Amino acid sequence: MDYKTNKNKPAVFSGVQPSGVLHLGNYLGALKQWVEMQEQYNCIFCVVDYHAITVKQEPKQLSRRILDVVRTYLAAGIHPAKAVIFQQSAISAHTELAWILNCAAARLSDLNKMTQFKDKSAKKESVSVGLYDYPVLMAADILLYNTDAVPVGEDQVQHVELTRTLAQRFNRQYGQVFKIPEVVISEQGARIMGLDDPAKKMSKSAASPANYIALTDTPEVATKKIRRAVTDSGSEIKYDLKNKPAIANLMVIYSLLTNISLKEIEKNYQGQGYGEFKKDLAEAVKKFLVEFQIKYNSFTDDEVRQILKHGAEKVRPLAEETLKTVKNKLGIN
Ligand code: ATP
Ligand code: LTN
Repeated sequence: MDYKTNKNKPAVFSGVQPSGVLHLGNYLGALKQWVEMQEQYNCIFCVVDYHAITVKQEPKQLSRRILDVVRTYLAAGIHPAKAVIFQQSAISAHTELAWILNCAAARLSDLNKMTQFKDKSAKKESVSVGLYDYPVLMAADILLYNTDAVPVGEDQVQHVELTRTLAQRFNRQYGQVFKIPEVVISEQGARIMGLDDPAKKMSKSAASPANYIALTDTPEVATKKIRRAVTDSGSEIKYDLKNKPAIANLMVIYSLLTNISLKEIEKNYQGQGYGEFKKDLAEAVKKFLVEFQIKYNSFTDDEVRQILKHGAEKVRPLAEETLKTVKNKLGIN
């Protein structure tokens, strides 16, 4: 069933790792959609700290970043009265279900196909088993809450497809338990590319900060990054993904921040060069960052902890119910 035609308010689940500074790609690819969805759906947004520890984290920094991801959600416009926000590690059913799925549904042949693991493990001397198993924990996150829809950036589509496969395989073997979730990706912002290289996605784990605009960058720093962002040959402002990937990427960012369509942007900048367009883009980014950061800095750690506590209390019974059903099916009760 299409999640939009589900008669009951459909359930939406997504998450972000507290593993680094969040950037415009995270906002435009994921958070912006979440904010729109919270009005119509039962939304649950998680801070996936157990995913973050699949690579080494400095403990003090991790504690800080968990709170900062929540502040990012709030500043983006997620409202705790409309959507539930919680921390993954607070609900032990996530890791329990992940273990069960490891045994009862996931196969090495599934995980061997995951491109993110290949990318993230390439050229690393030491790679944790957790990094390999990461998509199974993500499947557990989603399946615990009878999720209809999972709004994510394009890089996560393969993981949601795996979630569907695991759910179907479990249901076939043990009887109907899991709902089969659908992936939702933003029409335009699903893959924001790096400012320093339009062939690679904007990523917080990029080698250089020139790759991304962090949501916590000062407007001055962001303006500098935009000024230095790579452009294509020629000088025309034209949306041509194949021949002008760098300008196309900047146009998408501008369009999503201002609600001006790509066609209109092309029209508005006819006869003007990259410099003029970059100046306006920097203005739009500045406006966004200033508003975002005022909100981001307005929440205290205590407020954030309260939100996480209430969130966990709300989702715990749902997660425990699903886990109980699963255990019963397996004969573990
Ligand atoms: P990164 O590669 O930056 O370390 P990630 O994808 O590994 O990020 P998260 O930070 O947890 O991990 O991603 C949060 C959300 O942001 C996900 O839905 C992801 O698909 C989305 N996202 C990440 N980068 C981009 C991008 N460049 N464009 C659009 N969406 C993105
Ligand atoms: N793997 C995701 C984060 C994530 C997630 C989830 C997203 C963990 N569990 C469940 C959606 C639903 C990423 O963005 N890197």
